[in-house]
Amino acid sequence: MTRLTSRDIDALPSGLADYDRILKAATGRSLLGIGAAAAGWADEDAIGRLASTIRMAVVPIRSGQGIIRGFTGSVTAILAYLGFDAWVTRQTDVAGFAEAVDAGAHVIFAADDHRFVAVCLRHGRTVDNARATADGFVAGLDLMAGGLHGGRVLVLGCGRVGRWAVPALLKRGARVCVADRIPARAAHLAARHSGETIAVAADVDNALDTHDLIIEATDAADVIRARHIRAATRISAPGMPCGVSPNAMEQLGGRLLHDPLQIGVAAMACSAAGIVSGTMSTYEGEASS
Ligand code: PYL
Repeated sequence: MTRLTSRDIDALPSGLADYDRILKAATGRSLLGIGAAAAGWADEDAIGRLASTIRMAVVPIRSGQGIIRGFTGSVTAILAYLGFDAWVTRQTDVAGFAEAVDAGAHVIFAADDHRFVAVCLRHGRTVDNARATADGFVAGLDLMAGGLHGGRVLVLGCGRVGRWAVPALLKRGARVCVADRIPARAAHLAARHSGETIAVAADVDNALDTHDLIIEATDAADVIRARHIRAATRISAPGMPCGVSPNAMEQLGGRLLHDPLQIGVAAMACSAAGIVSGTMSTYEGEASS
């Protein structure tokens, strides 16, 4: 997992409205709509009505490599933009958790160097950022492509997000091919879904030449270049840094989804809201583990 830098997220809070317009143009849905689709909500409006009643505390964590300046502020800005009652705790770490519980939080968001989770306090369940990010970018690709059923989708990068993208794609009826710069990782991921037919790309370049729908989930830049882009190409790219080269981005125009936190946090929030509100009538998703 690539560790974000302040540079990745400095402009995030002030750019949320503009980014929402980009998402609507690319997918027909808002950031909340994509988060709702990722989390299995049948109806975005239902979650919109609930959001202001759900209290979400974001706790800065100093362990390991420590605080990323702007990280908890960006997470909180995304949650507040979606309509949730969100705030950053004054204290960090355990004291921050205690402060959040004492303030009546329903959900706590916190990240160390290994995990970024949303803890649903009264339900004893967590929502994991890697899985929610995969669900969010797969939902976005589904919307860009006008449906994935029967579609051939390439998952590039078999790390945590790529691994979660496979079940999310299969659930939508996609035909999945996996590729990784370490071939054994792709083969291992395919073997984990032995009941399904998952193709393993022998050659990344060839896989890019033969797939129009791509989940780019690598930690490398410039993996996808202009020569790989065709009129039918659509790319949903959770990988950090973005694996699509500037020239390829120019060719793609609005047929690319990429961000450092927004879609993943929106999917986490909508999944946590489904658990907290328990309104299964509008929330058919599964709680992420
Ligand atoms: C959750 C992000 C998405 C991509 N990489 C992940 C990352 O950078 N993880 C580290 C997050 C550390 C946050 C720090 C703080 O400010 O609370 N502990």
